[in-house]
Amino acid sequence: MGTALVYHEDMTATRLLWDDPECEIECPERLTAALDGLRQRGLEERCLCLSACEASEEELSLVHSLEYIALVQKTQTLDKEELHALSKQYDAVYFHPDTFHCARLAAGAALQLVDAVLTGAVHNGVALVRPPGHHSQRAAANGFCVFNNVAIAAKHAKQKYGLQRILIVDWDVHHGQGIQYIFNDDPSVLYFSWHRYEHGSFWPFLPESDADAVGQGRGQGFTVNLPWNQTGMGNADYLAAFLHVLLPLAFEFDPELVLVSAGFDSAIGDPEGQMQATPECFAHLTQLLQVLAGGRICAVLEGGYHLESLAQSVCMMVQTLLGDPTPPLLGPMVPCQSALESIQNVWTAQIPHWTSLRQILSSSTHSPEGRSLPLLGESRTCAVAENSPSPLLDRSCLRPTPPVCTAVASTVSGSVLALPPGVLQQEKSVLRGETEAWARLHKSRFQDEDLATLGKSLCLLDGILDGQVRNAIATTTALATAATLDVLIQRCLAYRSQRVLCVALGQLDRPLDLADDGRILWLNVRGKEAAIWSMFHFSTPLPQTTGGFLSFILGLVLPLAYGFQPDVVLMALGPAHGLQNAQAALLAAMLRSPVGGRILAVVEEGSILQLARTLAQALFGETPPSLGPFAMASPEEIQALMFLKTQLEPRWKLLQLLHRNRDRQTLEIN
Ligand code: X5A
Ligand code: ZN
Repeated sequence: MGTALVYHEDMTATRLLWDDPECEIECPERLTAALDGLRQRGLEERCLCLSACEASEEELSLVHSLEYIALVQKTQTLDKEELHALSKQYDAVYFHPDTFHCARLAAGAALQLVDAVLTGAVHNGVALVRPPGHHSQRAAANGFCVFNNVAIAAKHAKQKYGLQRILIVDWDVHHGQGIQYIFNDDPSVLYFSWHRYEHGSFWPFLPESDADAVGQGRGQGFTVNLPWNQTGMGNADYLAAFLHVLLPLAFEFDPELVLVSAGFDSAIGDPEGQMQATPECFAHLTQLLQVLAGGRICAVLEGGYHLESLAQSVCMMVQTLLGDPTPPLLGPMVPCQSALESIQNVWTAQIPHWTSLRQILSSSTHSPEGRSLPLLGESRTCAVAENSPSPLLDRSCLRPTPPVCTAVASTVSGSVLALPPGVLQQEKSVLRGETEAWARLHKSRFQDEDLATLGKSLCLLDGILDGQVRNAIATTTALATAATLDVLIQRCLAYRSQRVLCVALGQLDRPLDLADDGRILWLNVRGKEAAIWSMFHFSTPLPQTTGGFLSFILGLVLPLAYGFQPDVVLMALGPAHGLQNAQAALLAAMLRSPVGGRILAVVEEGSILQLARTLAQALFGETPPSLGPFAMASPEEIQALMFLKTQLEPRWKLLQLLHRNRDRQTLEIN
C-alpha cells in the first residue's frame, strides 16, 4: 500500500497559441515544475507511478453532454484562427489542437487514481494533470478547464463502486462553480470550496459563489462555500476554516472517499490568488484530511501559477500522503477579522443543515460568561518562550523523516502487544544511574520494577527530541503514570525544549512545581467541570458523545496545539481516563499535525493492551477507527467547552469562532 502518482508527459502539449494575458499563466511548465520538484526531493520514486490513459467518451459523458464532447473533439482539426474564435465563446479558455487529447488524459488520470484507491492498490494518491477541471460544466469550457476531472471521478466512484458519500475539498483559490452546478441537488456529494471572492468582484464574479449558496432540493447543505472577501489569507485562516467549518461537517458527513480539487493558486506567491499561505500549510491540510474516509484521498491538480510555489506545495502534499511528518507552520496563529467574518457567514448559512454546527452555536447564544467558574490567578507570560524559534525544531527540520517511525517501551513483549509491523520494540535505555537519579525525585511513586521502562522511556524521549524517533509509546504501571509524566516533562525542559504540550487524561494531578511560564501547556481531561488556573493550565471533562468529542478535538485541542506550536506532545492516559480506543486513536492521530508527529504517549500496561496497539497504529499513521454514528453533544459538554473557549480566547486566537462585532461590543459596554 502506498501513494499513487498518475501522470503523462503528453499533458504538457497544450499551450496558448496567441496573446492573451488572462490565459498565459496556464502553461506546460506548471506540470514540469511540479514533477521536477517531486524528483528532486526523491518523492516520485517513493510513489507508485501510473501512466495516464485517456478517459472514454462514455466516462466523459458521466458529466458532459455528447454535443459538447463532440465539439471539443472537433478542435483537433481546427486551425489557429478557428481555435481562437471558438475559445472566445467561453470565459477564460484557450483551445489547442492537442486540447482534446490532454483533457481526456486529465480526466482519465483522475479515474485511474480513483480506481487505484478504491480497489485497494494504494492508500491514496495524486494526479498531476492539465488542463484543470473544476470550472468546466456540462456543456461548457470555463476558466482554463475543459472536462471536469474531479466531477467525472466522483460520478465514476458512485457508479462503479456504489459509493454513497463522497467529499470534494476544493482548496483552489477560485470557486469551482462547475463542480457546484453538477452536484447542486445531490446529497451524496459534499462539495466544499473556499475561494477569493471580494464580495463578488473577483472572477468568476458569481453570486452563487457566496456562502448562502448551499445547494438545492435534497442537496441542501451539501454545497459549502467559504468566500474570502480579502486577499492575504494565510496559514491561520486556512487552518481556522478547516477546524471550524470543513472538518466538523466532514466528520458528520462521514465520507467514503475524499477527492481534493488541489489547486495551489491559494498559496503564497500566486499571481491569481494573492494569498499568504505557505507550502507547508498544504502538508497540514492534507494530514487533517487523512483521518477521514479511511485515508482514501485522491488529489487532482487544478490551478497554481507560481511555478516555485506550486512545486513546493505539491511536494508538501505528496510527502504527507506518503506518511512523512508535517513541517512546522510559520507565522502567528491568528486568523484575520475578515476570515472570521467569512467563517461566521458560512455558519449562518449552513446551520440549518448540520447538527455539528448547531450544537455549538445554540450554546454560544446564551452567555457562557455567566457561569461562575473562577479564573484562578493570572498567567505569568514568558516573552522568551513565545514564538521564539526552537532549536529543537531546527534540528529535526534537517532530518525530516526520522529513521525510526514508531517505537514502544514496555515490559510487555511486542508479540503480546501484537504491534503493527513497522512499530519497533525499544530495548535501549538511558544509563541505570541516570534513570535512578530521575526516579529519586519521585521516590515514593516508582517501584523498582518501574525503572526499566522509565529508562527506556527517557531514551525514547531523547530520540524524539533528537529527530531519531518520530513518536513512541511508553507503558507504565498504574501508580507510576503521574510520576513518569512528571519526569518526562522535566527532561524535556532539561533538554531545552521551548514548548511542551501535555495532554493528561484521567486522574493525573498537575505537578506541584509545574512551570507556568509559557513553556508547558497543561490540559487535563477529567472530572465533571472545566477549570482554569492560567492561560497555560486548565482542565475539561471528557465528552461522552461523538459530537462533543469531535468539538473537543477540533474546537479546543487542535486550535490550542496549533497556537502553542509545541516541540513535543506528551499524551498520558492515567487512572480512570475513560477514553475509548477509537477516541484515543483519533486524538493521537490529529495531535500529530501541529507537532510534526513528535508525540510520546504514556499508557498503563495491563488491562489495556488493545489501547496500546490502537495508539501505536494511529501514531504510525494508520487511519483511526470510526468513533461511531454522529450524536449531538450534550448541553453540559457544550457548556464546558464554551466556557473554556471564552476564557482562553484572548490568548489563543485560533479558538475564536465568531468575529467580535466591535460596534455591538461598544454598545454593550455603554
Ligand atoms: C483552474 C483555475 C482560473 C481561471 C482564472 C481566469 N482557473 N481569470 O485556476
Ligand atoms: Zn484556480
